[in-house]
Amino acid sequence: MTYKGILDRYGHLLDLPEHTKKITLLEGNTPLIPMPRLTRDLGAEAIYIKYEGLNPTGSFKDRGMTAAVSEAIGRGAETVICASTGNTAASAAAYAGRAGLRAVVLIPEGKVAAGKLAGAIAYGAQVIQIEGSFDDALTMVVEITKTTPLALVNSINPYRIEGQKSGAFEICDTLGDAPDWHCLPVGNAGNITAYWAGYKQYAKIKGINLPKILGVQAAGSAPLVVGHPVENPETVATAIRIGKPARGEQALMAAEESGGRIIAQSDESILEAQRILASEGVWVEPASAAGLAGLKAEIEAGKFDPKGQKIAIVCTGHGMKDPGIIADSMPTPELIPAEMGALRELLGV
Ligand code: AN7
Repeated sequence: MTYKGILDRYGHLLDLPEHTKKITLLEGNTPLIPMPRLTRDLGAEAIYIKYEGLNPTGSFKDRGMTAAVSEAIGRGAETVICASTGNTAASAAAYAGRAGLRAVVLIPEGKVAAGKLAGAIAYGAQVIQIEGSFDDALTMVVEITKTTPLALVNSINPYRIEGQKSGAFEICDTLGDAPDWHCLPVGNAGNITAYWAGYKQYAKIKGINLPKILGVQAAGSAPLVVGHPVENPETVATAIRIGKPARGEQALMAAEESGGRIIAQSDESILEAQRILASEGVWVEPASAAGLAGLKAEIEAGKFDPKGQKIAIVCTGHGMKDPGIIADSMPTPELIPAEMGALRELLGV
């Protein structure tokens, strides 16, 4: 059967209004990649990467955006607006373009990775930089959508969460059950909320088990770990540079209800996890490596016994979103004359 996107495949399980008019770029259906070397090195039963970088705009945001834009156009909206650390902006721009709607995106000045900004511009959004953080931008778009017909497509929008539940459905459909643990990065906390809702829904209708959730924030932007909003969040993982998560309470509840937890990881730990994943063939953007960074740290600290555990790690965005980080943190390629002698000498052959 031809794949037609997540509203076609899982729409009957999503709480979307009657007026929803399907806009899709065939998002979802991403691979759950087994990681044999990582599994062996960490001593687990099986570790899988849910590789969300393979969505149409290169991140998991497309799952929620197909739902949010489909609802917005169905009710007659003409413009969608969002605040974004980058991936939501690119996704909103693409789906709005697809639907023939105008997209406006507010981003924190200078803090959005090149691949995301380029995407948002390429898809035709009106991109506005603000002299402030993501949190400031979110406050502004929430405010403006209260009094204007602009449609808000941040994950405060409940249809974003409905669409993103499909990630949990896919993992369960692939494994035939939920994993024992589910690890993922946490920024504005929409995705952790959506996964937990999706798992709970599947547990009810399919009788599967529930996973424990390990949410991971960046140490410089970890409001859910320190227990209060962070005024000036900082991290190399710019996607999750968020100091006041809109769904923070729900994230904490998801972790607690599941028997899991939310922890923080340093930028060094996140970049190391990015290198480990890439070395086994899965290149993700820094924020996307936070799930593995957290899992690895918990195992090494003796707080997590991986023995016999099936673990799914969501890698939320593609490595190509943030090429700058590789240029900054890895050696530049060697330069030699275009001569065979120089090549032989360098390779030692
Ligand atoms: C790669 O694009 O908030 O906890 O504005 O891009 O659901 O916010 C991005 C978030 C993880 C965190 N990984 O997800 C935005 C934005 C990547 C991301 C997250 C984001 P949430």
